Amino acid sequence: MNPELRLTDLHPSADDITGDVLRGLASTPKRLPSKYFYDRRGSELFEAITHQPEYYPTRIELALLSEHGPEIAAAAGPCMHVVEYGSGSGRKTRLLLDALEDPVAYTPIEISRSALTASAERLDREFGDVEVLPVLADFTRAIALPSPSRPAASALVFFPGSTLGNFGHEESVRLLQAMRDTMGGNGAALVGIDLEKDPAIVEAAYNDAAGITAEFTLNLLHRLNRDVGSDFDPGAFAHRACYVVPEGRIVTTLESLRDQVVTVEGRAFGFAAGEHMHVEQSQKYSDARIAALAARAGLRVAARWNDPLDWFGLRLLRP
Ligand code: AVI
Repeated sequence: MNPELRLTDLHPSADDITGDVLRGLASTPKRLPSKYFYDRRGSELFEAITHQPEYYPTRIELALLSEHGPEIAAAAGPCMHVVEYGSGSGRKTRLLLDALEDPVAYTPIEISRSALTASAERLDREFGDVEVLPVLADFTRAIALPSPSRPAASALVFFPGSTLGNFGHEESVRLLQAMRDTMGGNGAALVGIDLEKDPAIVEAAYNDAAGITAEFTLNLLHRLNRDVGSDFDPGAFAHRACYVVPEGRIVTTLESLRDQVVTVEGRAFGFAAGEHMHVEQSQKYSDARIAALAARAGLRVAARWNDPLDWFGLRLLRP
């Protein structure tokens, strides 16, 4: 990392990860947190997913940011500290920073060290006037954010990609509340949301023909074997992603292909053939659902932008 960039390192320790994994494997049904998808390989695979023809969210959100940049900038206001939750490759950030009137500072919060370092260095080179203050952290935990050296009139939280949909209802409310605290009284949050649509389109996006999403899901097991010393056999599990109609969400599981036992820290967990372990959910939203969620966090939808097919949207939330 460029030594001029002040990195705040709050990365979860191996003990934090092990604790989460043991708790998840002890629950019924078994589950693993999707935030652990994003090691170096997982971030590369996610980036590859965003280029698959079936995975429409990134393509549409990039188009929305380019087409509506000036309106978004006008609605967000001047002179701000942009704080991005789960910044990933930073492709969308570039469009936002380009559009905003006078961004003072940019704080990407990201759990993947490789993705954070690469994007922070790139954006620092490209936006010389914007102070880049990267934070390596799990954004679902309380984080003390760095203060820019030049004062900013307000904060704009950027949460693209419909990453909000990867959290359950109560955790989404807590995240939006944390964003509300970050933005203060005169700030805002620009949130990307994947909208409800024909389930076949959504299922195709999470089961791409090239098999990149399957590789991404199974990489979680390789990652845990390396970082918490588990002995998952990735060849004995299969990626499954199905749209669950009443809830309006994609649920991704790893199906055990045989009876087997997995050991973590000396504890044994039995899997039956056909058993599904929950690894991710991706909620799809209606206008009513996002407005109700925002209201529970004390926020309202102040502006909205959708693509012409209403497949994906951006919402500006304010207190
Ligand atoms: C990061 N997140 C918003 C992606 C999604 O669409 O839920 C992660 C993903 N999982 C499989 N494909 C993409």
